[in-house]
Amino acid sequence: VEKEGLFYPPDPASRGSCFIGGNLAECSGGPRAVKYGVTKDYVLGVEAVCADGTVIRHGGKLLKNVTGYNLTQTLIGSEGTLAVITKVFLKLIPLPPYRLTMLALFPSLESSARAVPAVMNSGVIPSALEFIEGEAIAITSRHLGREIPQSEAELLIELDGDREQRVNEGAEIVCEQAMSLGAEDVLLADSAQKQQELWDMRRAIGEAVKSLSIYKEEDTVVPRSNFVPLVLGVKEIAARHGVTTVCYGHAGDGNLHVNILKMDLPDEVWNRDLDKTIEEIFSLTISLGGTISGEHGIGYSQKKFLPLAFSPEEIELMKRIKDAFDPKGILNPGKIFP
Ligand code: LAC
Ligand code: ZN
Repeated sequence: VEKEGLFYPPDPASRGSCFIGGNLAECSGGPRAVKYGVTKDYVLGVEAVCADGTVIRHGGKLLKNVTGYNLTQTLIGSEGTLAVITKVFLKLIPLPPYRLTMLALFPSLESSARAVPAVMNSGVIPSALEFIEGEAIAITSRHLGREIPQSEAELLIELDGDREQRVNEGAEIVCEQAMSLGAEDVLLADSAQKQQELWDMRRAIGEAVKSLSIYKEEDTVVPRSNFVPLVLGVKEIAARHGVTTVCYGHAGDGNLHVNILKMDLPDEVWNRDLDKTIEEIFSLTISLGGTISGEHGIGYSQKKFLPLAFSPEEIELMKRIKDAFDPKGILNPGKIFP
């Protein structure tokens, strides 16, 4: 990180400090979570300042700790509503030296989605397994002014590890799985530059899709064995409501980002039907054993949907936790709870 010039602050006396508060508050996920887990899986302890100024410490350089309630994990992902995290103890792991990135092209949404559980059950754990529907690829290709291989749906698959041979063997297994499930082709990024290009494309999708239209982004997540019915169900709901959706996401985690685009729908239709469409998508997600946000959080924009995910008793219990930390409601007021 230091080498790439991302180190902050530059003052050597403060070495060891960097911006990570947002990741902690949101329990950020991202593409590597499929193998490495999300932010919370690396947080061993915190120091935090409560709303009344009290400084609390919990956990530390401890790999085991069941003393009392887990205040550390209560704060991680709490969207800044409980306390301000001022110090964190992180578990670090070595960066694997070998990495291989592939782009598998599929003739349909369904065949690509079916390949997701198949790859995950093949005995190889990819370090990324990203789903991108063809429309998202086409939009991103135009947005970047770069040619990207097109198909109806694609999986960006990455493997990493300590031994090159093992990584290559894993890639063969994944390739065979993808081809046996109908992939038209699996393209291998065989240089660091080509790998970078694939990831640059992946990172640009959100911005590219959102530059097209007024939009609302949803962050659905289901057990990955239910990724197929999630993808197909979202498309069915969107078609029934006559809205455009462009989907992509962390398929290996069962985490699908659904961008609902207004395009040229009249304002009154958009305003009338949007919430109903979202509610149907979320109800589907929940019926598949999932929930309404995998990594983006609730904030203001999703709070009206919270009752779809929790019973009134569960919401009440969460509010009592909020009150215990922040009785005056001064930390990120108005977030999460409807
Ligand atoms: C992504 C952000 C939207 O996956 O979570 O690109
Ligand atoms: Zn994401």
